Amino acid sequence: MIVQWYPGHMTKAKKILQENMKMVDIVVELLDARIPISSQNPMLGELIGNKHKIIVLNKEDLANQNITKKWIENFKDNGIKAAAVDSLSKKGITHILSLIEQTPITDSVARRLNIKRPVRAMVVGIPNVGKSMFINTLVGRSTAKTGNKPGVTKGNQWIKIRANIQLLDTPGILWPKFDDEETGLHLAYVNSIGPKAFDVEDVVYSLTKFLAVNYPKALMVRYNLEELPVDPFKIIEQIGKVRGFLLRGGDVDLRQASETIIKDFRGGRLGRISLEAPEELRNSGGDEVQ
Ligand SMILES: Nc1nc2c(ncn2[C@@H]2O[C@H](COP(=O)(O)OP(=O)(O)O)[C@@H](O)[C@H]2O)c(=O)[nH]1
Ligand SMILES: [Mg+2]
Repeated sequence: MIVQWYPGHMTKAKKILQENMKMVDIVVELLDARIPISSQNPMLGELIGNKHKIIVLNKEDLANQNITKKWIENFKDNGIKAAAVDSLSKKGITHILSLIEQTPITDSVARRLNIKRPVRAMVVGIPNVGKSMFINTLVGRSTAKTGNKPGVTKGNQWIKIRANIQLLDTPGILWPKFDDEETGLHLAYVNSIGPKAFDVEDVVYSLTKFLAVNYPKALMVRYNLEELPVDPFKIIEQIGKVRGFLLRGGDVDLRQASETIIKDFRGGRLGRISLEAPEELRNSGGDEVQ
């Protein structure tokens, strides 16, 4: 495996998540729009019980728009409410609020007695998917505990978002889950597993290979390449050369070139790139789907 990662404190995180989840009617599962499959944690299904769920594809500004649209349709076809959002520009936030607003409350006592209370919601997701940013955007100010340590919410934990929506101020942290190479790589590309878990040159080799097949124009435009070598290794070398990343002996500094490529990808400087598409789009090149 290129990416090696072992979840620490998994049991504790799970317990805390379970505790916090008891208090809400709806769970907002935040996924990365570029990797809607790999950014899921299947354990959520077990934990969620009778709570409602909505899937939010965050960082939609970094993903291929048509592919994101297909994903939303795909989730809806499977009976799952889903929407896309860009937490930085707030695009899509109002729609998500109205979806949350429509949620019936799950508390059986309140339902039986016909007690009207606001819908209670919480946000969950793997590291770096944008939980803190999303919560801040929903709330309209900086509030979410930005740390990545799971915590039980205590004290004044509810934030009023609308007259009839309350949000738990701490997001639920899910750990990234992967047992196959591709999922591990995708999580590494989007920075959801720490740099210690992989070697950047190995990971960028795979990323470049994917980009050369699916988004060749993006690579050529960004790095002023007139043509793309077939071998991903040669592409990386070429990019290093163009950028003047040379080692003392004159060889290309492949590490620096690799770091540049992954940073550019993460920062959206290669354009809108989706790494995972629903079945029906799997074989079409991303440049064409734009
Ligand atoms: N481009 C883009 N970046 C985002 C978006 N949401 C969050 N981010 C960035 O993603 C990184 C991780 O966000 P954060 O909220 O700390 O993630 P958390 O670990 O899930 O709480 C930060 O650098 C954010 O600025 C988004 O919708 N679009
Ligand atoms: Mg956070």
